[in-house]
Amino acid sequence: MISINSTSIESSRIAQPIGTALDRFIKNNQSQFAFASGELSQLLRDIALASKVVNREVNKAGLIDIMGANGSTNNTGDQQQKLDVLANIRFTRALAKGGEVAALISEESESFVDLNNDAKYVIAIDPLDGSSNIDVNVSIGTIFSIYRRKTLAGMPIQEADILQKGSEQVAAGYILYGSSTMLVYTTGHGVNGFTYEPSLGEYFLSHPHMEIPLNGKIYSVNEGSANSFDDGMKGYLQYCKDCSYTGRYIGSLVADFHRNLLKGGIYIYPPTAKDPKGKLRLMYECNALAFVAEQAGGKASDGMGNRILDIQPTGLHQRTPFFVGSMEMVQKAESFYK
Ligand code: FBP
Repeated sequence: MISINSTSIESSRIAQPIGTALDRFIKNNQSQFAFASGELSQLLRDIALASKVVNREVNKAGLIDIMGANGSTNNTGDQQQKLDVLANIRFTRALAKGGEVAALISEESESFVDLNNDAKYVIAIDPLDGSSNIDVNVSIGTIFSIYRRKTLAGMPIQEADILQKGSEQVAAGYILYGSSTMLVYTTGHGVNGFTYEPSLGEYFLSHPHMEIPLNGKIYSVNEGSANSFDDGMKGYLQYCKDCSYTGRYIGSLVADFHRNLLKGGIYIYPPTAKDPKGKLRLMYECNALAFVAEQAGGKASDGMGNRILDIQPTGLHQRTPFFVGSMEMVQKAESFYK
């Protein structure tokens, strides 16, 4: 009879601790939240649940009929992909069922969705970011921003509840559906990353206390639009080349942002002839990543010295130029606009 010595098993690879599950982490850190009464924790869990369903569909996209265009356009005139619409349904349904969200702002919905309940939170979400990469199996993502409503729970939703500055976010983050699926978020107390373990159906803490390097050598911008860049952007682009920086542009904001968060770098979507105000939407693309970047020690602005989180929104789908990443790289890029 083979005797198994528990200590050797304990220290062996097969018994390696799997890490802190997202649920446990949220519970352990709940006291950090302002008004900590479990609702925000549940809301984060609802987002995680919806992302697992979307992840399952993204992973088998080639096998089921969810590739390609949906034959509809969203309110900003973008061709909607089937997965855009499906992801929007999945997140809206999970958040409505979860009951912690009073109103939902989505890239795929013209106006905000009033969930007619006495919940305390408002969420802005890009259910599927990187639509142009869906059909070609390149990393895509989901971006979310969470605010506390301004008016009393149960009252009709007011503009003040919806058009809040990014600096009012109580939590924000993204899900990256890539070679592995990750959820990265902040509640204003640093940034933590969790990797999805499909066989257990759970996220585990894999990147605690994420910090972006102060400087880097990677720039992410669609140079295909360079002819219509303004002089500031042309100047900074030339500077990056003179410094022999590496150009990396996946075309999925979440994936480009995540790489730069880990390695140091800058992502820029500047004003172009096609998008004179930039392409990206303030409420459900830029605010969340600006909050994560700042919490990780980075910077986010419109290039002209305006902090993204201080921009007062005037419309649900307003666009802004977006400069985000390593502190010193964003400062350098801004210097070309002075
Ligand atoms: P979607 O949310 O509609 O996908 O738009 C945003 C986005 O796809 C970003 O993920 C990406 O960085 C950018 O637009 C790519 O735009 P372009 O193709 O003009 O460079």
